[in-house]
Amino acid sequence: MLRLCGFHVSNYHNKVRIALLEKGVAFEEDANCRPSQKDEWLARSPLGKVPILEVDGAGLAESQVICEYLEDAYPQRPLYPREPLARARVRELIAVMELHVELVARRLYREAFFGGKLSDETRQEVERDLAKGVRGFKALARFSPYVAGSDLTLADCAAFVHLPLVSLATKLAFGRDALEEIAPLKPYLKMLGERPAFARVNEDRKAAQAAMAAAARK
Ligand SMILES: N[C@@H](CCC(=O)N[C@@H](CS)C(=O)NCC(=O)O)C(=O)O
Repeated sequence: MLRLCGFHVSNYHNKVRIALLEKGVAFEEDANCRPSQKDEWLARSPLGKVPILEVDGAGLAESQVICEYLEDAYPQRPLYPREPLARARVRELIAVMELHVELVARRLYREAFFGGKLSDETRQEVERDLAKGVRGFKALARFSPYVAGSDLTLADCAAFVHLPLVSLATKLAFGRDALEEIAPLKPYLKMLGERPAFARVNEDRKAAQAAMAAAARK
């Protein structure tokens, strides 16, 4: 049995959840798990992050590793093309989005969402590195109509959860959406949001965010 553990505001949790729903794989979910450096959570998640996927009770970490496992173990409704180079292209897009766009923008989240303050040096570094990542993503993204081409892939699951967060964080931290120059992005994200799996995950994210904001006001 599979159990996805994390919470509905986490973009990485939501990437895996969309993949599971799109593939039609049965799973249970514990959406009350938060990142933590406490021994109890570290015993389940080696870096204390979310999500993890429990497979017959044993935890597997890292959303990309989890999704690759799901492809291997549940080949139905594949989220990768068959041809090796086309598969590599999907992975290339995911790596650029996650390592060179989301992970770079993540350094802004404390200031953008949690009232922290970044040094000028960090802001400059993020702006510079993000420009490189966005340029790379723009060069690779196809939007025809899916990000890697004619079929829905795991790169779409990643794009849907990461890119709106990057837009929001850069708008809040820099006063400018770092992805605004990618004209097809908004209609593409809207198209994905009309798919039932994506819509469900998005609705649950909004509800969880509203609940977190209400709890913070108390
Ligand atoms: N590379 C990891 C990233 C997961 C990640 O950063 N999750 C965030 C929540 S969205 C987290 O656990 N943050 C807490 C931390 O980094 O300690 C993955 O793909 O699963």
